[in-house]
Amino acid sequence: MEIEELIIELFNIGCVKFGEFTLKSGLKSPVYFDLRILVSYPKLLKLASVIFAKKISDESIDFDIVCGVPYGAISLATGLCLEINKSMIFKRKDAKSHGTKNLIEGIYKPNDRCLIIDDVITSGISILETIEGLRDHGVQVKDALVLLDREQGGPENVIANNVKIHSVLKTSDVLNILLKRNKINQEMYNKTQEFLNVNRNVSVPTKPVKEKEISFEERAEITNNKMAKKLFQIMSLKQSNLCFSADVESFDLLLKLADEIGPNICILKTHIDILNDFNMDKVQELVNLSIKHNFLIFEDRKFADIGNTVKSQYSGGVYKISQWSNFVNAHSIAGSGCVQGLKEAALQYDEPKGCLLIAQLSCKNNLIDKTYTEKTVKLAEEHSDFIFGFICQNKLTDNPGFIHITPGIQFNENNGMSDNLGQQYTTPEMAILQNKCDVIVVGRGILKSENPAETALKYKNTAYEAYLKRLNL
Ligand code: S5P
Repeated sequence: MEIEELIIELFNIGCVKFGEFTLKSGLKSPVYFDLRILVSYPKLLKLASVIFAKKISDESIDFDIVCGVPYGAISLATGLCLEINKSMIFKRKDAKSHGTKNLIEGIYKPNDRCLIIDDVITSGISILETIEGLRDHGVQVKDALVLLDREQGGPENVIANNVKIHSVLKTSDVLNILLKRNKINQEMYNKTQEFLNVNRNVSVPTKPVKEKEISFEERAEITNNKMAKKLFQIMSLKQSNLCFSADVESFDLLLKLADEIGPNICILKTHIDILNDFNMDKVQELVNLSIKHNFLIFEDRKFADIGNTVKSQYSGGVYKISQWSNFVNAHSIAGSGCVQGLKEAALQYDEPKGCLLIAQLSCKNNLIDKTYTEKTVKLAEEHSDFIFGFICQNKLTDNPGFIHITPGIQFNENNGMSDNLGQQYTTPEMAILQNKCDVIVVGRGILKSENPAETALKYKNTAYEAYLKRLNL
């Protein structure tokens, strides 16, 4: 009944017009919907908001914020937000040339799930432009809610970009009610229906908007995690997404390699417990090199115990890992207590510390399955102030703040090969382009080469070029 009332009222105030109109797509149409007039009819706006709110609840649409598509849907989105007590943003048609130069107005967080509101969908082009703008800023879009679907292919064009259109009205609903209530005659009804039948598929006149890749630089801007921010900044500044796995037994050799390879890496990964000659003075030399060459130290400790134990393992013992490493990693098997324990130990430092969760392993026949990986991502999301990424084999989440770091990398000659203890290798290009990871971890591919520094540079260039290719640059 509310829907029927809405249609009649829209007709009465002149939102539904019959005649000959040229649409944005160039198509000539016998019917035109001008819902911008709604802004002058508060009672009707209220009715539309109530109907929108009901639709959201009936179809269980889940979101954090609302975005209105200017101009027609700004009043509708505002009305809805007042009704459901959610906050709203909108995307300007052009960025301002003065002041803040914001393209998106309003408050949002990266990775917020946004519901787009529009008045009318025809081809879907306006919604697609909005999706592109929001995704560029790290906002997630999965649903859009429109008052009227003209039934001309819009939802199909938009779903191709992974966004579902929910509509309150369709043109045929409007025609049926207007005919039933004698607002239009049979001839008008037939003419419009015929137009609809032959124009069900208005193509989108621009390139489709895939979920756009965001650069390391942009990701540094939008993440709230200080460790991730620092790493993205280094990666962008040094144009390196190479982590060198310095798996050697002599500390002097490690320091020599760190000095030679340091300029080309964003991370140096240690297994501190395989060194034969560990001592804290040498650790300080490594820290000095990390400052000199601007890389981060990642101790690959793979914590996996109860919170209280990992807290001591991280900060105490011989190695005092928390003192000198920028970040560590942990298995997710022990759950949130383990993460919490590490986080508590990290809190005593002023500078940022962080942790990666091991969501997948590179070795053959490991016991991690899909559910374990998914649960690991969830655990990371719950602790995203400390967990800033994953050790994994492929991209696991669209959250641009999380960094995906992939070990098991060597150049082509070993691609698909394994060492005799189960390690499996893929190439830098596969890891970055196909599996969409951010950082490659290379150990023996560099260590066993004739000239480690030269080889590291090759890995660096290959991995960064693959990343630029992913960005379409
Ligand atoms: O799944 C994994 C996780 C890690 S952290 N597979 C791995 O190989 N690693 C580590 O990456 C491993 O402990 C080693 O230090 C490095 C890979 O070394 P490489 O010589 O095989 O490149």
